[in-house]
Amino acid sequence: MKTALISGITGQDGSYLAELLLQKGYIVHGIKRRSSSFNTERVDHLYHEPQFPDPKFTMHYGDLTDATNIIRIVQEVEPDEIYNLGAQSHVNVSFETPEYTANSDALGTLRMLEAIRILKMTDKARFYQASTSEIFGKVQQVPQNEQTPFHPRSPYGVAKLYAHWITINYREAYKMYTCSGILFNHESPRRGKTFVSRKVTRGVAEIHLGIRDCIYVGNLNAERDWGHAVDYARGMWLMLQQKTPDDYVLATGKQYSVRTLIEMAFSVLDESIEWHGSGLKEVGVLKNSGRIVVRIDKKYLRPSEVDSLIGDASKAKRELGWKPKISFEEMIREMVLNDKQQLEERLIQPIGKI
Ligand code: NDP
Ligand code: GDR
Repeated sequence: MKTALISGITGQDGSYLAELLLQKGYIVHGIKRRSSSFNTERVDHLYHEPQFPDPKFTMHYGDLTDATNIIRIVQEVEPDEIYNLGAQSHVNVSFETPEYTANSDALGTLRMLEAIRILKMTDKARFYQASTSEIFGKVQQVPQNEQTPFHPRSPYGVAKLYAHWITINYREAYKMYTCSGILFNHESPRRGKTFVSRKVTRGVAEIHLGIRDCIYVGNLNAERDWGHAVDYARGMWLMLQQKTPDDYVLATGKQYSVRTLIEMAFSVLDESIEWHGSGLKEVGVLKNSGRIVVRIDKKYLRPSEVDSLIGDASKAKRELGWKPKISFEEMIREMVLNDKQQLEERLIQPIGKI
């Protein structure tokens, strides 16, 4: 029976990965941050009351900015596999919190790797690093693969590029089994509500139910390669099951704009929208009523933007046998319908419980 340690277990990917590993018979340990409000919503279904602990699923308080805490948790858990998913993961927020983002995303990765080394677990513990297509940033090559040069465009991207290289360096220097998964955007009904996909699917459901008039977004023309988080969690696990460690791109190879994402989300609820105006004055209008339901707010524009990303995952397909199973259309449909259902359940609750 293998033991896994997941940082970022309370996040979107951590929760799906924990489910996958439990299904595979792993003992799963996760690192959660202390928060003044509940932050375990995505994994609440997996764990028991502290009075009746589940030997297969344990959470530890911790933070990637705290080296002694990381070392102690790794020492206690003695993991066979470590998945380092914890991060300040919002690109736009990283412009406002660049130092914290570097501390958690770049140095946090170093702290994890050092914990393995200090505890003399380099032969035992396999390490997965959550790298990102944001390290390609301003792209010179289309589509992007493992050979594409890097040019990150945000403090987040720069911090993650350090984490990517330090993961490779520890593999080369200390012969550790470390992998960097360069994952393109992946979403799900568990996606944080400030990322554009969920913001849109939630907003569309709210507009449909009459709770909201309009959604405010930034760059409508940004293009991304969007997959489903469940497919990508499977890819992370596959990377740590190989004979030799390596780095892999996970992507769908298809690209859509934010504008198309919005159109598709409205169409799930049988609404179609058309666009009027241009620049900051551009608006999205419901065809059947003429109501403005999408506006631009410049606070969602980034000081330096990644305009377009599309990945080539042929290495992962060839060597890991990985390919995405859920299409963009299916995923947006699932997200919109899930948001609508959640909102309807809240609406029928008596006032006081909302
Ligand atoms: P989320 O933002 O949903 O989850 C991030 C997780 O990291 C949360 O559990 C969060 O805790 C935790 N965390 C944040 N800061 C710290 C810290 N200082 N110490 C410990 N834990 C911390 O991200 P995703 O699940 O979407 O992404 C997982 C990882 O994959 C991240 O590293 C992200 O950068 C990377 N990535 C994501 C992609 C995507 O499209 N989703 C694509 C490529 C890479 P809390 O719940 O308390 O906030
Ligand atoms: P991204 O995802 O920056 O790619 O990072 P996000 O959903 O935030 O943005 C995608 C694109 O949409 C544009 N955009 C908006 N973005 C947000 N958040 N809010 C808006 O209102 C909005 N309007 C337009 C953005 O400018 C951008 O071009 C995600 C995160 O999960 C990272 O952690 C991960 O590394 C990358 O994906 C791959």
